[in-house]
Amino acid sequence: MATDAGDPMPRFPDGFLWGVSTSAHQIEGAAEDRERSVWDDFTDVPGRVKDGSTAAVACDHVHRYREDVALLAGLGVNAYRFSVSWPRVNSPGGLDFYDRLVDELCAAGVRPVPTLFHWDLPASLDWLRRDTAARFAAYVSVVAERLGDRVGTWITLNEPAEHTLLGHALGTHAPGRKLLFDALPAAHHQLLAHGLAVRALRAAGATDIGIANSHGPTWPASGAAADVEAAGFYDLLLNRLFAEPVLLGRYPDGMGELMPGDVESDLAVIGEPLDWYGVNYYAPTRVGAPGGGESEYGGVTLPDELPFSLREIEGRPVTDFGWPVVPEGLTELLCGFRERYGDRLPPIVVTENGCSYEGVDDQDRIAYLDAHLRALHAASKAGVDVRGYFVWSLMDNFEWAEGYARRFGLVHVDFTTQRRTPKASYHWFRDVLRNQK
Ligand code: GBH
Repeated sequence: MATDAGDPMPRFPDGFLWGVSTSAHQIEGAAEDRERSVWDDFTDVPGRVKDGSTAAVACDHVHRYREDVALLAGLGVNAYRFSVSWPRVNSPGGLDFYDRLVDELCAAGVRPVPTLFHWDLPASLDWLRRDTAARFAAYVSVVAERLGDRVGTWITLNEPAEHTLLGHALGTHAPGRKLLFDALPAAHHQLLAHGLAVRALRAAGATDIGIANSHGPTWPASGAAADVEAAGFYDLLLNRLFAEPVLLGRYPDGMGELMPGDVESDLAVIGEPLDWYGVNYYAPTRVGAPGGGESEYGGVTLPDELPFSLREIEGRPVTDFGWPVVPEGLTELLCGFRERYGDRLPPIVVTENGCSYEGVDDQDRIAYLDAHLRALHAASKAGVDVRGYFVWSLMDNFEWAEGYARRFGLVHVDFTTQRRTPKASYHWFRDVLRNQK
């Protein structure tokens, strides 16, 4: 039987990774000390970011990382997922910052879990070009050489699905392209970059490698064949297109033909076995046949020519972002993966889960996280090998096209004074972690 809020939190397996996540562009600031990224170009265009803000300063983390690591230590996490900024590494002395950060984390007893790409591509590069994948692998080797003596656990990419969809198909994120299905090469080149990075990391001695893919159950709007078919297509595009090349070394039927280059030989690279599989989970999606009213994704109205439309999930509370709160979607997703991929599914780490709410007394966030942890535990009890859970995010930060308007942090940030204030959820999560010991 599932446990309810108020019951003690069930115990997770020994050695479980308990962490929080951030990404470089969203927190670091110190933009003057690095090359420009596609996000700098994007935010310079008026109207692209809702509140007109940029990430030039963000949480000023580059200058305040000691204070931020102290917050991690106070929270009691045993792992911290951050990302390495490729544009910073490209600049003289750029790796020094990560060197200091990793030392600080190790001294605090927190395992560093770097993601090597979280959407901030150097502005001179382009995922539509195949050679970006090889350049990524070269950059990864440089980072692994420098940090590999202290970093054991690595993440190649964050959410290539979202980066393709929002950045290249719909244009609401950098680099702002609206190519619809012509964005697919950007997906293939990121997946190739992932596979080449796995090889580069292994060559540098790494033994604990994963990816952070975004996933969610797709629910048909009704039992009608047209809705079921549309939902199946959406599932193919957002879930299977990114899971299957990585887990099975092949594209779902019909998709490989849409990809550029020698796809078969690329798939041998993309399918390099992983030590674990990272899942970012926020909410399921309700999908129907095209023409079911206005459909929105990430705040944009979807073009009519798509073979599906997105509908509301009714009867659920929503976060400040308008995303429905559906904890059991996480159990359904992970159990579904286990069923679909069987022994080809490596151990699972939830690399992001969280919600945007205002305020420091954030009882809604506590309820969200509490319910999702119980849903994760239910998946584990049902036989999914779950090894870790990371809250998105340690602190409020630059929420991409939303600017600073959406707050996902366990720690509140005042963006005028840079003052950090732990929220009620920070204290709640700290107590959850204490009770797991
Ligand atoms: C992640 O992306 C990113 O990795 C991270 O950088 C970001 O800050 C964080 O999430 C919060 O946004 O409209 O109900 O169908 C998450 C990508 C895309 C997840 C849109 C949820 C739609 C929910 N998301 N999605 S809904």
